[in-house]
Amino acid sequence: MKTYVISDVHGLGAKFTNFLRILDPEDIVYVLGDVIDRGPDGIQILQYIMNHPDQFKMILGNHEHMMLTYLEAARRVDFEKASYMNHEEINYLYDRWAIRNQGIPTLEYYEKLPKEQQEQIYQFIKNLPVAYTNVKIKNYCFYLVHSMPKELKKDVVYQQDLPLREDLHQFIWKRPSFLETCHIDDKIVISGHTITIKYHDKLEIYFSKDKEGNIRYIDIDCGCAMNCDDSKLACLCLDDMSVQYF
Ligand SMILES: [Mn+2]
Repeated sequence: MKTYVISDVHGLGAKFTNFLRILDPEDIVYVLGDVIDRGPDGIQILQYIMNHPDQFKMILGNHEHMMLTYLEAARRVDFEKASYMNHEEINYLYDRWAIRNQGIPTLEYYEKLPKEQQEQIYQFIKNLPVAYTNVKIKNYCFYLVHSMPKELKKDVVYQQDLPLREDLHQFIWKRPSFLETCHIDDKIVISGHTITIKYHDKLEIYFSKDKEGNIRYIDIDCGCAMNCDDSKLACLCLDDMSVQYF
């Protein structure tokens, strides 16, 4: 049995399918958010993850959160029969998610689904955790999050545990200015969200070490949906820290 981490698949079904080929049935996969948007296949990938709960453990990304807030507002409008303020809010959320963050392929596919499947997806996203803070593999302890960690005494942090907007923002949107601010105890933090060319000039997993040479922070977003030849989906194996690209 092995434990893998992937992130920011962003609707690239072919890369995700190639990744699935390496899995044995008993392997575990942590998905660090941003499965949807940009590419065309986000909803199908999300549904695959939803339908394999024993194998896949997913964390909320800012893209799933943008979809969730849009859907929540849209549901309120249906319910309240649309006031002017509702439309303002919906237009803002549509623009932020669908237009500025390339959510249109996701929304179009979602809207064609039967209502029952729409509801399952909505509930799935609504209940996604934002961090696994205490994943122990061999002698290491990993803290898995979409963008940035925060010290919290819970093994799994859910959206409902974060009443403060700033806290949720830190977990799903914020980018670290200094990676030292991401060190949590003696854990190894792993995130996606920020494409690794921010840290080195290649689309490969970035391992940040402290002065003693211990790995403290790993960024695995290798620009899966970027429109260039070397963009890829990265997969990190937590048992031996080996890396594969798709
Ligand atoms: Mn992101």
